[in-house]
Amino acid sequence: MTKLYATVGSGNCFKAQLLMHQLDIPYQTQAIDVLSGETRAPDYLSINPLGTVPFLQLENGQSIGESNAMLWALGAGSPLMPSDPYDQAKAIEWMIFEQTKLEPHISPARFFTTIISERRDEMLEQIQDWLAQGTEGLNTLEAHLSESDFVLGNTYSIADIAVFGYTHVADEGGFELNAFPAVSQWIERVQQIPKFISMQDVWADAQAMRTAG
Ligand SMILES: N[C@@H](CCC(=O)N[C@@H](CS)C(=O)NCC(=O)O)C(=O)O
Repeated sequence: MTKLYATVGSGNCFKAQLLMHQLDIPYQTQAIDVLSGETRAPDYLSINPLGTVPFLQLENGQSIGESNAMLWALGAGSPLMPSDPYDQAKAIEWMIFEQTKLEPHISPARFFTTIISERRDEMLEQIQDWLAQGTEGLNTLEAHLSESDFVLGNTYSIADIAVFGYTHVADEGGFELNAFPAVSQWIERVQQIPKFISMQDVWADAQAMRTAG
C-alpha cells in the first residue's frame, strides 16, 4: 500500500492527505514527530535523505519528497489534474507561487505563533518579516481569486489543494484572513467540495485506518 510519512498540523502533509482522501487512494500514514527531531534521525534520513515530511512511498517502491510533486503524481489522470498543457503549466505556475510566495512565510509565522508559541517573543522580528512577505503573496492571490472561483478558473484542481495547504490556516500565523475577502470565500468554496476533509479529521481518518489494520 502507498505510505505517507507525515506530521500532525503540517500544511504540506495535509495537501497529499486531502488529495488521496478526495481521490479514494488507499494509503497508510506513518506519523513523524518533527518537534522531537525525528526528521533528522538516522533511521528517517535512511528513508528520506531530504530529512523532511511529507514523504511518499508508492507500492512499486518509487518515492516522492515534495508535497506539490506528490499532488502531480497522485492527481495524474484524475479530474483534479487539468488535461490541457496550458492549464497544466498554470497549475505548475501556482504551485511554484505557493512554495515561494506563501508557504515560506505563512508556515514559519504559524510555527512560531501557534505550534511552538513559547518561542514567539524571541522570533518577533522575523515573524514581522514573514507577515509582511506573506501578505504580499496573499495580496497577489486575492487579486487572482477576485476574478475566478478557483485557482485555475472555474474548476477545482491540484493547484487549489497546493495553495489551500497553508493559506487556510494563515490566521494561525497572525495573518488577517478577513482582510482578503476573495481568498476567504475561496477557502469556504474549497471546504464545500465533495469529500473535503479537514486537517484535523485527516488524522482521525489515519488512526481509523491503522485500527482497521
Ligand atoms: N517544500 C517541501 C517542504 C517540506 C518541509 O519543509 N516540511 C517540514 C514540515 S511542514 C519539515 O519536514 N520540517 C522538519 C525538518 O526540516 O526537519 C514540501 O512542500 O514538501
